[in-house]
Amino acid sequence: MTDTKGSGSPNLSRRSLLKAGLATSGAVAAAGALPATARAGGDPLITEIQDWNRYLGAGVDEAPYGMPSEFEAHVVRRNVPWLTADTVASINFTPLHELDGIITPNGICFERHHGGVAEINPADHRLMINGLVDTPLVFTMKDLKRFPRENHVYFLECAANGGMEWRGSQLNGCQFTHGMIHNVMYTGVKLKTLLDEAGVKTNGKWLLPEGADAAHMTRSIPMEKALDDCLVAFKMNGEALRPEQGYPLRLVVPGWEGNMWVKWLRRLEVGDQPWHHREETSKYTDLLETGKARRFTWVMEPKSVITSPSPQAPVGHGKGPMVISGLAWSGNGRITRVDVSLDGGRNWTTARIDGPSLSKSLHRFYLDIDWDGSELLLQSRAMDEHGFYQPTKDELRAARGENSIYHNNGIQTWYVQKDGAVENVEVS
Ligand SMILES: Nc1nc2c(c(=O)[nH]1)N[C@H]1C(S)=C(S)[C@@H](COP(=O)(O)O)O[C@H]1N2
Ligand SMILES: [Mo]
Repeated sequence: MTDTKGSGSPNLSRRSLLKAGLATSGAVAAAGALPATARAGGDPLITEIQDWNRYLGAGVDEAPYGMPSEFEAHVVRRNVPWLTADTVASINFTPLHELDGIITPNGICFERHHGGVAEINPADHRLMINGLVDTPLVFTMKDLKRFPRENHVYFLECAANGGMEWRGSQLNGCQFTHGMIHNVMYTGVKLKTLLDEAGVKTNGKWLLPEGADAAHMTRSIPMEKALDDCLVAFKMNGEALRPEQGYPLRLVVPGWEGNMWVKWLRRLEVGDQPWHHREETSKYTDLLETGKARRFTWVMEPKSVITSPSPQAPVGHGKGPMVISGLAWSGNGRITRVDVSLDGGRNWTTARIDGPSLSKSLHRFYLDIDWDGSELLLQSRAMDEHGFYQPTKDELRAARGENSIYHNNGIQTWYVQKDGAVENVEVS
């Protein structure tokens, strides 16, 4: 595949796979009997009464705020220690390989902070709007909760997601290659509602949101976007924002890179031009081969990854029915199609998108195959409602060189071995 815009129809015949040098059954629909381990009697877990079946369990007051089962203790955020010097200005990653559906549970949303987690009593929190407005305003959290609110599910992806993979495959697991993303339902007030309240002057073309953390994080956002679909959010997945996600208030900038989603939001300044941010000379720009940098690359382009099987989620069974599952997303809008290849991109078949298909939200896809136990080179490729396709890594490098860190939306390859182990590789 060399085109990134709409290719031919998917073709996954056994013959073409054989021709491609990878002998797989090519069965796309799981056929035959589904696995049932204890079909016949004799399994003591069925024939004997177990402890948990015999004794009373814990009562209702032992965990006023519930936690997952102790058997799920491995489902946690992880960081890559060598990536940053300390954990205060650092990043950790969502365990995508353990999740299903489209919503990220609040306790395992990846975190990125430049100055640690600010601890703020909501009673002491204020949001100020100043600059080129008719009436500068200050809101308390109570004030904000009296404006009409909305609920939206959006992904937040750090522009650096996949940044370590620009030059070649490096990190063994989609948690590390793709885990700087989360997808939650936000409850909040439209930014436009608040800006209208203050009255933006006609020369007010840019917005500077500022965080209350020690990093005083600021970003320049064009007024057009601010008035379009941005939210000032106080809830995620129904409950208050987690401290690490900006409690009590964060900016939501749908489809755009994570660094603009200012957490612990305390001020919105309206100006007539973009501010010069210290970071912008070195960070959040895309350095090209020529030495020039791309600035203002805000939209997160279409992207996808197979979350299972993947290096941290090897195939745990023999031949037969296998569920291939993954995530796809685009900052341009909805995902309309995801194709999956079992042979490193030679042949593609269209996967099934399941669950809500929402604009600028993660989409869950599945491909149910009948695995014949041979090696696979798994890839997925997302297309959004505007017809934009995810490029191969080679296409990305051809366009942008190898000096970039940000905005790597290249196609990921997982090498599934006969014993079910999975590795991060590249094919070209
Ligand atoms: N105030 C403040 N806002 C911030 C940051 C920060 O360090 N301070 N980090 C930004 C970056 S780079 C990203 S990717 C997202 C991460 O959001 P999360 O921690 O909810 O995943 O928050 C953004 N907002
Ligand atoms: Mo980021």
